[in-house]
Amino acid sequence: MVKKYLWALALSSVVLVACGKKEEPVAVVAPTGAASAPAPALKSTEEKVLNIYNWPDYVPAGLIAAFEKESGIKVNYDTFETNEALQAKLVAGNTGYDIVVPGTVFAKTQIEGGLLQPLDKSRIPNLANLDPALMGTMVKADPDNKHLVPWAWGFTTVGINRTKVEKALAGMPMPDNAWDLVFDPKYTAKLKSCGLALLDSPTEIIPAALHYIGKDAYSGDPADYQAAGALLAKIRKDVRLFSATMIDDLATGRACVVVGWSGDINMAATRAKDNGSKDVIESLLPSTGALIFIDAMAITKDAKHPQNAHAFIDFYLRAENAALMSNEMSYPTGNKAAVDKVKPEIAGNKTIFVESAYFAKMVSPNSFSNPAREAMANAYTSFKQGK
Ligand code: SPD
Repeated sequence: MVKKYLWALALSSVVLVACGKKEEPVAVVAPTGAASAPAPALKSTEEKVLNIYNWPDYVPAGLIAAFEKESGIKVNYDTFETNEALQAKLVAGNTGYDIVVPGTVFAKTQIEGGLLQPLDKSRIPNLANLDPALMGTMVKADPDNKHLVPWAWGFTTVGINRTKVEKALAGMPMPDNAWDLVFDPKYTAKLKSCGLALLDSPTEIIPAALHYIGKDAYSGDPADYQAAGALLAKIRKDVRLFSATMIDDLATGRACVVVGWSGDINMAATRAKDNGSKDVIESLLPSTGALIFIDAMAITKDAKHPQNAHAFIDFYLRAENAALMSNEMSYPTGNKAAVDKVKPEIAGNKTIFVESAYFAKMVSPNSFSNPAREAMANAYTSFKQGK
């Protein structure tokens, strides 16, 4: 039990140290017994509809139906594949969505731009279930925890089909640093035969490349983005896929090595087994650290059903529902009350709930300045176009 909480505490201290100043975690402190009975939420007086926009493969089977049954609220659930896609929708306005789930890396500017509304915490008693350490890290994006409620967190890393990768490397030893597999042409030249896939998003790939060359993954210096672009140019010819379907790409063998998200890579491993494959698919822990992300629920500024949105957020924050997310989607929950309900094989998987020693090496989420975003978009476009 102590061990399971260590990761959250480690996350908190890593981020606060990285900020260069000591901040007290804000937020919600779980009162004794907060985990047990679902707290009563205020009744909604709105039409019984709720529109949610979330990442694919992120919601446990049956969770939406259970909410609909209990609340009588009909949920329309759509998905987006990148933070950029969600950002574009929010900026265009009139999304029609009540709840969206941005990464905190994007949420900071969305909050500053007035695209998300403050929560009415009196409607979310189960906020008390959240891990204060995690909430403390989120104040960088959302001062005073006014707008964001964690859905899950995880990390961007290297995933492999070990069976295929070892075959393609043909006796060449695996590198100490797993990032070499995707950023060092010595490896990519061999792995292109079984398929190198990258997430199709500048803000996923460029920070990882920056980290690999020893720069700040959230650098504000445009010259760093040129350096990342120069690195990426060297592996461009070896990239098979810019992927929006990473779980299937890995599970079905379209790719043998990927830059992807920890939980999705673990889901690919399960899917491959379920499909009868004997190949070993693994989420790796690069020696220089992987890149942490936190995805958070927020209510759009022009939400038509804010009360229903609060009711859903409160429902999701029940310990048993948050635990279902970890158990089925292989991402750690930010819900402290849920930790004891996570299955031992998930809680004990060190590529889901990483150990504190590895935690200390990971890159904490931050946000990008506007010049950085522009430099990143340019570097990524040139990379993709092979220019
Ligand atoms: N299948 C769910 C994937 C969620 C990924 N969110 C990642 C954001 C990383 N910046």
